[in-house]
Amino acid sequence: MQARQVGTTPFEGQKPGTSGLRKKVKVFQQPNYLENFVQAIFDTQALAGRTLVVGGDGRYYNREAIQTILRMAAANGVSKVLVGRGGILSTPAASCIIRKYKTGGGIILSASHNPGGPDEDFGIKFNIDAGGPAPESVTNAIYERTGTIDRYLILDADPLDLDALGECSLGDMTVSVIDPVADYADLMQELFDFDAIHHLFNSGSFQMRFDAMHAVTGPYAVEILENRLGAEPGTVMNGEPLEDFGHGHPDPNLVHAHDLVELTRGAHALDFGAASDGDGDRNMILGKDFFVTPSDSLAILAANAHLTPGYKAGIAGVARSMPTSQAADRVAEALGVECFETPTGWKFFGNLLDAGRITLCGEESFGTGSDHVREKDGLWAVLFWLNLLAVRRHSVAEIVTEHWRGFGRNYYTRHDYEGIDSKAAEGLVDHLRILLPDLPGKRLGAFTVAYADDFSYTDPVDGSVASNQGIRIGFEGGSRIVMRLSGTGTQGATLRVYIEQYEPDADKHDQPVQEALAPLILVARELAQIEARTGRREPDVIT
Ligand code: VG1
Ligand code: CO
Repeated sequence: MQARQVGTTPFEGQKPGTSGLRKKVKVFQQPNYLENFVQAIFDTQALAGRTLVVGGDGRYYNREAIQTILRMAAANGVSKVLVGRGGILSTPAASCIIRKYKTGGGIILSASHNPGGPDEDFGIKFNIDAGGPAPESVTNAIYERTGTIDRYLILDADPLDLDALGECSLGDMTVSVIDPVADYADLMQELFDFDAIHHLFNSGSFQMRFDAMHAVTGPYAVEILENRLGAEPGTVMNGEPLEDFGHGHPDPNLVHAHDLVELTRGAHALDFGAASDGDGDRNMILGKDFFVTPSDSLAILAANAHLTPGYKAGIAGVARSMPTSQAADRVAEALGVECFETPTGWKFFGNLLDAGRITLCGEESFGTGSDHVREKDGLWAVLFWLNLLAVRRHSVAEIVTEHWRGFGRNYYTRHDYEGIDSKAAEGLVDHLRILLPDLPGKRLGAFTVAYADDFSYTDPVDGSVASNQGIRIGFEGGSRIVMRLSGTGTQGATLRVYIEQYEPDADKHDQPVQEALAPLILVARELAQIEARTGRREPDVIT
């Protein structure tokens, strides 16, 4: 077996977005496309002589990509690779393994909640040795290298068998095929009260389903919920990971996890429903006829963290991404801990977690997590909720409405306009940027603008600055409109409009969300000229 140097030329646009490089499978299948990006990782990160973790969400092209990465890792002097059996590792499990075995980092193959298949999406990202997504300084360096790359290194070798546990060698490198679930399941068992949850499952008065959406969490959920916690077989639905997610859209929201949502409604409704996404880092939490907004979920977990074994000492602080509702801020204030507002994307939480400034963090996009790993973590959030349900013995709806009574309710919604023309989307944002300086003090409908800016973040730990992170329009009384363009799509542009309104009065906490927010939604549409600029009257997805 010999390492070969292969000449290549740069591809345009290998710039990682909110979470790694995401493109159509067909783009990744072009000769040298994947190789260039992977070599750019090896050329900029000191991985020679170190251990690397490799795995993905099992989507189409996962196995081929892993074989290529293994041969390139060997040629680039990596000493050992830990790869999940079958090429499977959920994103949070990869983070757990990177940390637990003190490795040099990991390469995760995933396009998360985007559909999979020959005509759908693929993605790749690099996680640093702390376990989290590479910060912008690193992704920028990788991107820069893809612009000048002229060769890559690869070993000539036959494909390895990734379906059997054990070690083998590839040139001078050791490949260790590991159980993708065990380390992660052990960590969950340390954090949560498995006895209490076991008891809840066997109380005879609790029914739940977890929808793995034919994505990566199936094996994790079966092991943890059914095997270790004694939930009845069949609790995990769609538990078999499929390369195309069963033609589904592995996005755990009210639209795409519709079957699960139906099971939580009506006369025989489940007590609890939960789902995760393609790579296992997102979560959706449902009660009987009840949907928990991810922003509320973060606030509620923060307020109740002391009830779980892993967080019984309390939390150091909390962080939320900028578009996430301010519900968590109120809890942080009540607890007397720090609260941070970061740009969208998990990479911005890493420094705060490493520095011990925060324990919990979350995003409105169904992402919640803590310092146990450096990624958001879907099953972790589900277990956290189960632990609370087991200890508090209230329903999901009771826990949430009680929280609102104590802290007030942040009515919240996100409207997505998907696949719009990229030029039109940029024009819309440019137009808003021009309006911003004149907005403060102005009345828009019944709302008076308190501040308006394009969000810029200075990392409190390393001082790095991220600018142009989204348009923020704040109103007197705490309501907000936020608008930004997605950084994870692979076709056209997606405009995300986030609307938030605070309601302290408990008598006004049971309005339908879209109704409560209708006046502010109208303000946002008119201000941004959404219909005129995009041709869309209504959003594609409302969450
Ligand atoms: C979206 C979400 C963001 C999340 C990102 C990655 O990004 O809004 O909150 O961190 O996806 O999540 P964007 O740029 O499309 O808004 V995942 O589960 O796709 O890795
Ligand atoms: Co994801």
